[in-house]
Amino acid sequence: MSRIERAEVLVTSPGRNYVTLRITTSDGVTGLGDATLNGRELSVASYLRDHVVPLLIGRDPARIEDTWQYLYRGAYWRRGPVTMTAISAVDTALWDIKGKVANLPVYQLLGGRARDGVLVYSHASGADVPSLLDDVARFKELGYKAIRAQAAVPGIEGSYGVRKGEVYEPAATSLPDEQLWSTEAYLDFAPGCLRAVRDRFGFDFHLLHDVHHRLTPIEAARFGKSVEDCRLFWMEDPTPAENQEAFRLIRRHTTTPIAVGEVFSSIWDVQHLITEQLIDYVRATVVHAGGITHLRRIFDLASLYQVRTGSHGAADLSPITLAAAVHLDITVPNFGIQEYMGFARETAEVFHSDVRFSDGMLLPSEAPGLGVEYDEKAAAKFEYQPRYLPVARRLDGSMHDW
Ligand code: GCO
Ligand code: MG
Repeated sequence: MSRIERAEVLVTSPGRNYVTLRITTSDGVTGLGDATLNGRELSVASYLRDHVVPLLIGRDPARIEDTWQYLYRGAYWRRGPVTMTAISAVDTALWDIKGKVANLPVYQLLGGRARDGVLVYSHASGADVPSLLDDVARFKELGYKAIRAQAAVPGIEGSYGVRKGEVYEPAATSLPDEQLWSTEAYLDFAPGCLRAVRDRFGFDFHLLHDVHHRLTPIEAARFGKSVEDCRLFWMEDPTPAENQEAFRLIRRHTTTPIAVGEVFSSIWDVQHLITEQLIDYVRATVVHAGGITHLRRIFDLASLYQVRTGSHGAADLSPITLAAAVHLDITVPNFGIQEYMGFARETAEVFHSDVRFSDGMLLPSEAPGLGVEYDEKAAAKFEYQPRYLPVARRLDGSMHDW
């Protein structure tokens, strides 16, 4: 019987930091899993190296569910982003191996296509409204059917979501950048900015917006209500989600659809949001919410309550996560949308993936497994760099949610 012979933790920084787990079986089959947790990369690398790899050696690679349960229950200390990212990496690598052994792309193992392609949204942004409008025009020309719009709030240095280089990268400094936040300035500015997008381009594409956990529930309710005429596909992370009950208040006041979940690590984080129908889209991902095995469980629960999926897909999730997400998305009956913002050129030198963009949709690889190759020689050129996400302070100097 095939056994897990080796598991290696690979850290590289092609444009940004990525942590990858590579599992090799006694038959010489390899599988890849993403283990990147932005700004806390080495904690997952250590969790894997020091506490998970020794447990994997000698196990049957085909027993994915059993390995998941072993790592989750066996840790005793349940959940949390570091543990769950490590479990995700193992799970994803084992699905990759299963596909290669079966000689089938992972989406075939998950039940095959439930749709022709995976609708994606990308990020338009601007330092002001006119440059945002130019950027939206560019994404429309590229064929995107769904576009997220963010613009710098006047007077707020380093507003969330505004791209400076080729790819949006918030974790750009070796210590956390201190950014400003003003709820009043944001609430005065953002609705008009979204309206300007609709006024110029109309309604023949989906428009999304990320609030990035910045508002209280009643502020979020006011915001959602004030943009109802823009018919957003969703407003994302309107308020922090530790208290799931908080979303009931937003819900009571607005029909703007709500998306949440990029920081979630398990089904328990989203349980009440789903079963109480407090959200419309769940944004949990393969890399941070327990791999394909656990994310599928979350999506199935969501399907009972007409909550659709909308997985996080920022560039700090590696091309392995994107490939795995597309395999899962194409099979899921309650799929909604997938985030896709592209990768830096150096990233593509290390991770060779044939996920394809066509007419506003992504198409999965047809290669056995996930269809991603890791180029070790290229990876060696890009040494790990300590990088932190920013923090946010209100105008009076007190800390806010970034
Ligand atoms: C998104 C996210 C990202 C996060 C980033 C943190 O919607 O894509 O909000 O921009 O801030 O992934 O690491
Ligand atoms: Mg977000």
